[in-house]
Amino acid sequence: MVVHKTLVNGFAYIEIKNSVAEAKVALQGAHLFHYARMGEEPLLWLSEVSDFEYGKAIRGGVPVCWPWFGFNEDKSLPQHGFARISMWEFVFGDEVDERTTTLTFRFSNNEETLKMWYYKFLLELKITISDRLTMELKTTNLDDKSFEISQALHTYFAISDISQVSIKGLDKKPYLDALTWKNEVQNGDIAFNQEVDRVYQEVDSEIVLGDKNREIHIKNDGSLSVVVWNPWIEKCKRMSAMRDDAYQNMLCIESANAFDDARVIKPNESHVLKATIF
Ligand code: TA6
Repeated sequence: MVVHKTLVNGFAYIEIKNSVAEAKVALQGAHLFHYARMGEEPLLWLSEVSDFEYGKAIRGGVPVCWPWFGFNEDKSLPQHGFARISMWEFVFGDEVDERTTTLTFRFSNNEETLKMWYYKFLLELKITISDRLTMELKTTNLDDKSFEISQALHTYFAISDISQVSIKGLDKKPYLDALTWKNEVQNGDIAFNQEVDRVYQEVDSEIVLGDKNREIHIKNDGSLSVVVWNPWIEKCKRMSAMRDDAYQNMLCIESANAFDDARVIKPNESHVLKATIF
């Protein structure tokens, strides 16, 4: 079942239910903000105090950061790009079988985007809702010049307790520490007892988020970078649309093309960033 819904303020989203999973996706940003397998706790974290308002990114779920990840040199431009705060077109929903629903969203250049980023493009996001969650973000260059993008499927995972979780699969990987801007190398699994904001590079294997009663597997294609972020106590207090203690129950593991992994796309060529979560 694929149903169009709107909040009282007019904020539009799509709700999906099939025999194995359910999900909600906002038209702003093609932003998936709920995904759960039937009878299980949600996989994605969503802030209880998130804005659902045009022009502001939802805090939680999977923001699509595009066409740049992080800050732009021009500080008047939005952090993490404009895709997550722009309206996308819902192209179609396909109920492939009783267990599998695919949703396709599209976003292309317009007068507003050309003021911020002077290229013509087509961006498509295909989300597959089943017992696995799959997101395929395809960028096509419709311009006559090459362009460079950095991007992320900035996934917020719901966790039981930040001090109890671990991330496996990044041992020995180089990373840029975005708190110190130093290059480091990971030693062992990641555990959390302070703020972490890192861009791992050369990541070509599966990542496993280990929580008390479950493991979440993340497999990326078309991506060699993974961002790991938890704001911890002080930064969490300064973050918009987050409760002071929200850091305890969320952890971002982002499927990315960031920093050294930014991609140049030639005219008429495409690049697909794909994340499979199971
Ligand atoms: O991906 C990590 C990060 O870039 C952090 O530095 C962080 O503050 C964040 O994403 C959230 O950014 P936002 O623009 O959504 O507040």
